[in-house]
Amino acid sequence: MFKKVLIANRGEVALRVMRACKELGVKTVAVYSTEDENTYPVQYADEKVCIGPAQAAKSYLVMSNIIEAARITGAEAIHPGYGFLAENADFARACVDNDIVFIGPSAECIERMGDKSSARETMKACGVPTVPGSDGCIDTVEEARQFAERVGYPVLIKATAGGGGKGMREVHDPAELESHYKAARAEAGAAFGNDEVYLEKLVLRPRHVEVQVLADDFGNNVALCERDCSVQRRHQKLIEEAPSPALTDELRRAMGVAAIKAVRAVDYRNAGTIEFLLDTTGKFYFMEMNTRVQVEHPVSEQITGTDIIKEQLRIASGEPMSCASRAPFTPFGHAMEFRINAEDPEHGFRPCPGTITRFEPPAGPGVRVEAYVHSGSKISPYYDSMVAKLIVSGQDREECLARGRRALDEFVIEGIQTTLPFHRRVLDNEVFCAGEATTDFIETQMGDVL
Ligand code: MV4
Repeated sequence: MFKKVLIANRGEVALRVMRACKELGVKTVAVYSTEDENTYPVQYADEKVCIGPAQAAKSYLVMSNIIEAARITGAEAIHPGYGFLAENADFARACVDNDIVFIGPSAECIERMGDKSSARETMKACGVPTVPGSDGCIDTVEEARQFAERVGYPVLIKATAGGGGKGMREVHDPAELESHYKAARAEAGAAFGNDEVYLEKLVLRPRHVEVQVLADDFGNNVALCERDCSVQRRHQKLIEEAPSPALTDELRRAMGVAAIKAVRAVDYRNAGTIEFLLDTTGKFYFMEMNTRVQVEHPVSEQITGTDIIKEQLRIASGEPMSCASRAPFTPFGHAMEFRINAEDPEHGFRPCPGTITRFEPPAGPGVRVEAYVHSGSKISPYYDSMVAKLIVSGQDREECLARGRRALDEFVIEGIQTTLPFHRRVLDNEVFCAGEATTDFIETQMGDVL
């Protein structure tokens, strides 16, 4: 195991990784911007190095400063968390070039999965189901039209450099194909510096179901069941749960087998997620692979009894994962995660930075809170607005829902607006409670509260 690890992140995930390090007897190095100097993860670390001013582009995204911080503190490995440099292949390569272990997959895997069209081709070639789509990217409107006419409308135009919905356009009417095609390319070019797009048949009212995987250097490849992340707003997840209420045991097994096939096809190592779309008839299709640990990893930990961050550290240090003998996993009970953001749900979820005057998290059976804030914390306008995650678990979905209601009622955050009241209302919604939410849930079911 490593002796010292640098955490190239901030907020709750930095603290989450440091806690795992502490349990493994690994020393921690925090890197931080001047804005974050007084935050909990920076105080929690054994050592700290300031890497720049508030703007992420001048601190958390400056690879050379982070590599230098690892060098001067003697950290052998860097955990990138999620966001920032977590899926940056150049950063993974820079670590390796400086004899630092990147706690994540290889730069090659990050690159192969980062290009969505080629990821799709790779998956198709190894027998993972994909949505009917174009062979590679589509360079002209005429080609796009031919494809749409062959598979039938509606179709979805996607940016190959995309993910998270940017550069994506639905086309329901042939008359709109040309304008949407041009708009998607322009948006992708502006956002990613790569305007290539590909087409897929549009899956209507899908669910977002993703499989958590772990892979080590000893040939162990395991699926830690799935998460259902259908409750999203503008591609920002708000609630995740495991297992998915939409899966049968048979479907779960098939999705796990497909996910492991995907992992083997690219010789993937460390933690990753295979995202699938699940259609209303129970068919699933590969969407994207996330080559990092995700915000919602705790729900998988709760229902599988694993510590995904510790497994990442073991795998990266060349040890076998500790949970391989327990595969194939069957979900134990149920877990849900509610993202508590410093946002005002009544005004379009606009960010509300400020000072938290009172922070009283819930506790008791089946309650886990991942937060980096306390009474008196200042929420910076420079970063993501997530201030805490509430994870509740129970022996079944009903108990989980009841615990969610109880814990949200106990949770007090004063001084700023948060998504707490929004979550409480979701737990009174019949469609959500019935386990029937699809990706249009917020627009179609929660419209009246927004
Ligand atoms: C789709 C789709 C329907 N059909 N692909 C959203 C972001 C990117 N990861 C891919 N996404 C989608 N791809 C086909 N062929 C619908 C979405 C989608 C979506 C997926 C998961 C969760 C929320 C979503 C919201 C809008 C669209």
